[in-house]
This record gives sequence, C-alpha cells and structure tokens, in this order.
Amino acid sequence: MGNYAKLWLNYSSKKNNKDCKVLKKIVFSGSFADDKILENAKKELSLGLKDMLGIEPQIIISSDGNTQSCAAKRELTSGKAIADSEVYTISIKDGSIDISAVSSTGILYGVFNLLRTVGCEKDVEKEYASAKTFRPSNPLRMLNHWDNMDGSIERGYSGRSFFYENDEIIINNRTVDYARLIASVGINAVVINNVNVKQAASYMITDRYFEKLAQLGEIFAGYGIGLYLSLNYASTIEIGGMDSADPLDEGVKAWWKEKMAEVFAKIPTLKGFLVKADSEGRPGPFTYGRTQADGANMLADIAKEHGAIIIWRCFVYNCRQDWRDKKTDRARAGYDNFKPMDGDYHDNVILQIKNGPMDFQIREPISPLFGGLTKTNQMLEVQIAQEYTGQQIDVCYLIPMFKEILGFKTYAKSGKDIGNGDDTVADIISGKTFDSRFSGIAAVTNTGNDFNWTGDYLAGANLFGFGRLAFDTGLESDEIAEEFIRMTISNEDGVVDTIKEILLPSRAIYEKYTCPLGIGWMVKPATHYGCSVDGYEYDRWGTYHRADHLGLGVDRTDKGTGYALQYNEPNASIYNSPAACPDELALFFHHLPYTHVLHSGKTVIQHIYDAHFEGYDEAVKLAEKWETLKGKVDDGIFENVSERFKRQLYNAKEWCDQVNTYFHRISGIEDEKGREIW
Ligand code: GCW
Repeated sequence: MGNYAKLWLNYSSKKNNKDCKVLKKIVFSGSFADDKILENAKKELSLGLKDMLGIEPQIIISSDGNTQSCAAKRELTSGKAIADSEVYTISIKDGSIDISAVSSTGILYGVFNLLRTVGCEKDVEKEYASAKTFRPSNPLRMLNHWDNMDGSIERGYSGRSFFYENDEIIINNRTVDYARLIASVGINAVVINNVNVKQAASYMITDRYFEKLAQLGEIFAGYGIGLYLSLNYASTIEIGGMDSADPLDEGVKAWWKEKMAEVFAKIPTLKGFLVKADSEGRPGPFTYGRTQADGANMLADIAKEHGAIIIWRCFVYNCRQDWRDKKTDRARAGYDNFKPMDGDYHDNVILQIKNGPMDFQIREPISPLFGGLTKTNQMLEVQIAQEYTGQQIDVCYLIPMFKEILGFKTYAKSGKDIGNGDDTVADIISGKTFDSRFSGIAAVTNTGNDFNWTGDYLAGANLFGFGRLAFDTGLESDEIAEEFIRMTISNEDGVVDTIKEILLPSRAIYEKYTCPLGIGWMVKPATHYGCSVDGYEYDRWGTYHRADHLGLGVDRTDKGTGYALQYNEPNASIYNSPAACPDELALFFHHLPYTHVLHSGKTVIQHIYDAHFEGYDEAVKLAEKWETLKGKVDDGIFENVSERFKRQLYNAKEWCDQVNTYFHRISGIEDEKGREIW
C-alpha cells in the first residue's frame, strides 16, 4: 500500500493459528466463474495468511461449472437473487478449510471472513468446527460519496477526495485498496459522486469521463462492487442544450434514451443512478408540475432497457420556510411528498429514505415513510460522515444508533394488535416485509484522502461497522467494535476492552452534551459543528426549537403540525401523547414547559442541566481512558486520537456551558445541584 493506513487489512503478525493445519490447504468449491473476483480472492487469501501467520496455503479450485461472471453482467434480477448469489459457507472438510459459494463474490466474502477470524485471533478450527453459512441481510449495501470533482467533499471531515482532483478522475493503488477495504466488510455498491451534481460532475455522463469511469468500474467489479453515479436531473438542460427537463416531454425522454444507451455501452459495469431532485435547490419534476414518481419512472423505464436501477432520494422539503410559520413542518415533508404515490413507482425504482424525517441529527424518530410505504422498493440512508455528530473530531460510534433504527417496529403489516410482525425497518429494507424487488441500505461515507481515511482513527469503526451491519443486521454493536479494534488497532485484551469502553457509550455521551430529548439542531449554521442555540432559530430551513421563557420543543401532535399521525398505530398514539412519548424524543414531538416531569422523574430543565454536565464529564473520562493507551497502541494512532480528544473536550465544554446558560437565563430556573452556570 502507499502512504496511507491499511486499517483492518493491515495483516500484522498474529500469535494464534500459526500451526493451524486446516489453513495449509484451502478449497474453493461450488459453481463460480474463474474471473477477476476469484483472482482477487486468491491473492487476498495468500497475502493475508502469509503476512499474519507465515502460511502459504495451497488453494484448490473446485468449481463445477463456469457460470457467467457476476462482475461483468448487468441485468435486472432482484434483491433476493443478488443476496442468494452472495451466500457462502465455510467448513472444515478432509482436514482443510472449504469455502463454498455459487458466485466468485461469495468466495471473496468467504475469504474475508476467514481472514477476519485469523485477524481477530479466534481459533480457526473451533470457529468452523461445524459448517457456517452466511447470507447478506440486505441485497444492496451501498456507500454514497459526496465527493465533488474539484476534489472537495461535501460534509467531508477527512481530507480531500481520493477519486477526484481538478475535475479529473484519479485511479491509483489507493483506489484498489479502497475497493478491498469496503468489499472486506461486505459493501457491494458505491456511488462515487455527490448527490448535488454540479459543474464538471454533470459531464460524467459524457465522453469526457467515460474511459476513466470504465476503468474505475472494472476495479470495483473485481471486488463485487457495483458502480453507480449521481445524476443531474436537469441534464437535458445543463448538458443537452434543451430548455426542459419535464419528465413527460417526449423530447426529454428521447434525449435520455440516447444518453443512457451511450453511457451504459461506454461504462459496462455501471449499475444505475442515484438522484437528488427538487431538494435544496436541485432541479426536479416539481418545476413542471409533475410528481416525484413521474421523474423517477421516466428515468427508470429507460434505465430498465439496460438492466439498471434508479435510486431516488426522498429528501424533498421546503428549504425556504418562514420561521414565523408554525404549520409548515419539515418533518412531514418526506411522507407528504412520497406517500400519495405509493404503488406508482416502477419496479426498478428504489426510494432512498434518510433514517429520520429531518436530517441526520444525533436523535430523531424513524422516518414514517418506513411503514407508510407498502408498495414501493425502499432503501435506508444513514450517514457515517459525522456531519451533525462530531465531524470525526468528537468520537461517536454510530452502530448502536443504527441498531435502534433497524430494530424500530413500523407496524406496517402486522397492525397494532399483532405488533411482532416482520416489519421492523430491518425487515423492510431486507425485502422481507413486502417481498420487494429491490431494497437495501446506504451510508453517506466518511472517507477522504487523510492518511487514516476517516480523520479520526476511531471513526474508522463507523466505516467498518456500517459494512458489517449492512451485511448482517443481527450483529451486535459490541462484537462489531471488537472486530474493528482487533483487526485495526490491537489484539491485546486490555486495549480492546478500553477502546470498547470508549466507543460503545460515545453516541449517548455526544447526545447528552449537545441536543438531548430529541430537540436537535442548535448547531452553528453552515458548518454544523459546535454550539449555537439560536443558530437555526430564525432561519429558513425548518429547524426550530421554539424556546421561550416557559418551555421549548415543537408541537408535532394532532394539535400542532400533525406529524405524529403519519405513523402507524400504536406509534402514532405513543408519539402524540406527552405522557406516552419516550423521553429521548419528548421535545421532538412536544412543546413542553420546563417544569414538565419526564418518565425519568426529572423536569425538562433539570434533564437539560444534568445531561450537559454529565455528558461533558463523561467525555473527559473517555479522553482519560484513551491516555492510558500511550505506548500500548501505535504512536501514530495514539497521537491522532489524543489530538481529536482535546478538540472534543473543548467542543463539549462549549456545548455544555452555552446550552445550560441559555436555558438558565431564559427559564430563570436554578439547577437543583447548584453547579456553575454562567
Ligand atoms: O443535510 C444536508 C447537508 C447537505 C446535503 C443534504 C443532502 C448533499 O447539509 O450538505 O447535501 O443534506 O442530504 O442532500
């Protein structure tokens, strides 16, 4: 590798399994093509075992037929077919490891599984004593890059793009190592450009970039990763010289037909497009009085001829709101814009839905589109780029939050009385609940060209963890953290425990010293890092706390904006009632007096004070824990995280003091514990 960290593929020397006999001979069995993926699987296995254990295994290929390489083909199958093709089994047969699969991607995943077992120093013979089969929970497991072609990254906190520089596409060793890193955790799809498609990026679908994109696609395909591009909805205007992007206009359709034929022919590995339309100034079908479904279907019908899909984002809301207007509610917008056309979206359209109805805050309820849409392909969008969650300065391990999101019961199918039906968010996005044709999960990624890829080494846990969780939503936050630490940082039990003690509570701590009780925002506008209680209060973005001298929070009940009623029962009734609403979302759904008593027994104001003081104190303890690792982990890693912690503590202190002071001044209510407020 070049001048960048190898992260969890560092393959440092391991103590356990050095004499493991079953690793001497490894059989790849099943039916799969002898393609680039297989070649990469062999290479990876040889490299990993040699570097970690000094073993040079004999690799036996026993494929019963040369099926077509899944890397090369583009056909509209289904999510189920994708997941079926990626299944693999690892067992011990006749004294050797047997990795069996029905595609070379399955073999590659099996290899990474085995290398993970070795990397975590688990006993290989025990681990596979009985055969283990792995099937991905989600068909599409995707990363969305918000990289711009000038090399900047929107909401990027780890340097510049490693895909682009000066409007050119960069391809080098790092590109390959990136593919290895993400394939190793199970990612099978990547969107390589920002959803805000502007300037040079609009020309990605022209011959200016075809050659490089085709090369990039080949590299990804060699690791079972599908290439996707974000599309400028108004391409007909911006690069086509037309005066319309009306999805029902025959001229517009004809332009796209020709364009897609060209693009898919020139980039054979391209699997489809992601579209942000009618959102935050981006063009879309609304301009022509058409629906989101009209726009998505027009593109999808044409893409279908090429076996490709259209992923259409649901992040559509009015970003020019008047703060005086208490009826318009940004939280409602996704459901209001997309639910009425449920059933109208064609079957190669997937709606990509952010986890919450607002925008990646540290705590939000789950988007009511999950459970609201019952006839539409759906994907969940989360953000591992820590835009509102510490910007890869403050440690914030997001996997516990993602577990909560996935576990949320939507009651979409089972109804109120059953309540244990197969309709959690995880069930829906796996395709199970509605037997959807396509589905999955995407994360706005946190990578850049920093030495360690993610700014803070510990933020690597979110990249690693997202992939692992996307592949197997049943994994626990704790085991994912442990794997990450063992493979990336250290296998010493004491070190592993200490870092786990830092990662696991970090999200809860961040929430405490920033915006507890679901209130969100209160960040510095534009940068979204650091405290500014009123930063968004009189702005146009629909992001208000509505605090006055008596109370705070947004009334989203039937007496307010009515947002709570977008949920299925019993969720709607629970959220609609201040008595039933869970504390962590109390101020998201209700405008409450400072004296309102929460389920915890504390008043709202006392909760605000306690959470902020505790959150800061706990952050200090995390930093102290990290300091105990000096000399026990690599110096570079130690210094990097240590420096981040210094900035985190400064940030946490500001949040704590500013929020407490603001609410002390405005409410006039003393802290029961008499702590220092300014
Ligand atoms: O939260 C907002 C971000 C924008 C982003 C947008 C989106 C890519 O602040 O930077 O634009 O979300 O998700 O489209």
